[in-house]
Amino acid sequence: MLEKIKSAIERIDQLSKVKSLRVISHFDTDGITSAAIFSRALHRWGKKFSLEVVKGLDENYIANLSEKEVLIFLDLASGSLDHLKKKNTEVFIFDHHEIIQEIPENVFMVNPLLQKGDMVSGAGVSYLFAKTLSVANRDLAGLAIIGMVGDLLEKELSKTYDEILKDAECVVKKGLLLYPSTRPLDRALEYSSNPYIPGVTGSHKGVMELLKDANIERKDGKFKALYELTEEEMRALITAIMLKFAGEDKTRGFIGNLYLVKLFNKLEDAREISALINACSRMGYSDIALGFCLGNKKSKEEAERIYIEYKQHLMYALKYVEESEKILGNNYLIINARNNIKDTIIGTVASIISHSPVYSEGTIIIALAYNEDKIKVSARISGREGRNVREVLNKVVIQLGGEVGGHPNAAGCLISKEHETVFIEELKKVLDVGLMKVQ
Ligand SMILES: [Mn+2]
Repeated sequence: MLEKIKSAIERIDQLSKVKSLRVISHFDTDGITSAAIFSRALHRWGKKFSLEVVKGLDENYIANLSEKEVLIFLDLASGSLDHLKKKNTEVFIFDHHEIIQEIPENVFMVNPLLQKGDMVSGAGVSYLFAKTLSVANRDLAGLAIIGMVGDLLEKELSKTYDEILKDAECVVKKGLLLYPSTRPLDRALEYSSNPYIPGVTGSHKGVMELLKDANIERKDGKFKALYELTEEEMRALITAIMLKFAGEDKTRGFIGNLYLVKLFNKLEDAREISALINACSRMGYSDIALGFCLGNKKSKEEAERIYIEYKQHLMYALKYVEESEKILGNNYLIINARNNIKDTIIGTVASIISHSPVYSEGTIIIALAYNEDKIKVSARISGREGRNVREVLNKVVIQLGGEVGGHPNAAGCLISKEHETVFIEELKKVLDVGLMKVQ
């Protein structure tokens, strides 16, 4: 892949002398960190460019892009080759998503799936580009780690990441996947939504009891941060938390590596920063998320404020779910939040619940929230195995009208508010029938 990157650099260098560069990146954490790395590298290289962050690409958007510019896509576009083929300009793609169409002549593709290189995220590809340009760009490695964590690629790290971790001077520590691991433990536990710990998340009293069970005490009036715990303390804490989930597969997704990176001269938990960037972008502030990654002081303040607000929304929503009446079937859970949870976070809420070991593997989680005259429906599956939730939604929506989007394990749709009762009744039927069949 490095050879391919080297020739990309040469071609971009030549083209930039006659055309301006337009960089387009994806709006999730990996895309935003890709954009930050790439744009900083271009800037240091002395290149002029414009930058845009988008939710996704469609035919119309691509058709409207100016052909006077060289188009550079980060963390997306591998699936839009047929549309890009029609553009009468040079296109560069630095991505890691699946390539499903033939690569057109005007497209220069850098993608670990194509070059059979190590698997790296979009930010990883951007970082390799930056570092190939100049070793002075090594200071951007921390952003590449945040992008990697954002795309959940940290479970099986490729060799390339050994190098990026070294460049980032990243501290890797095995432990409980609770973030931020850099803040005092009592605060981190109280605000932990992923994992969501029943009786502990959102409850100061619950946190104190848990820490007492784990035999972890204050030192100089303050609790240690998670990353500072000794092995023994870490084990005791994990045991105490696992006891909160009695009767379930207790280790599912709970233990792993903590990644601590230096950002703006402060040691930060990559998961926390990834969540912050994601929150800003989801709330509609991709520009602030990008400014944050680039170290802009004002963006940093605003990003932190947006993140706190987002966490409060989320915390309130999770508490609401815990305390409100739910429709609990044999292998499913339906939450009708109506106006109590914002439609923009109902999907995240469903995801968090599906990751919580409170519900057994294969449980279908379906959450509904009002969106003006419509209802947003999000479906998730707990654990890795289970029914295709997109099909489940489809069976109901086909009768009522609407379109289901997503994947077999995470899907969603919009339905009309007048169908609320019918939808839930029909949904229950489909879910109950599925149970009788051998899956
Ligand atoms: Mn990505």
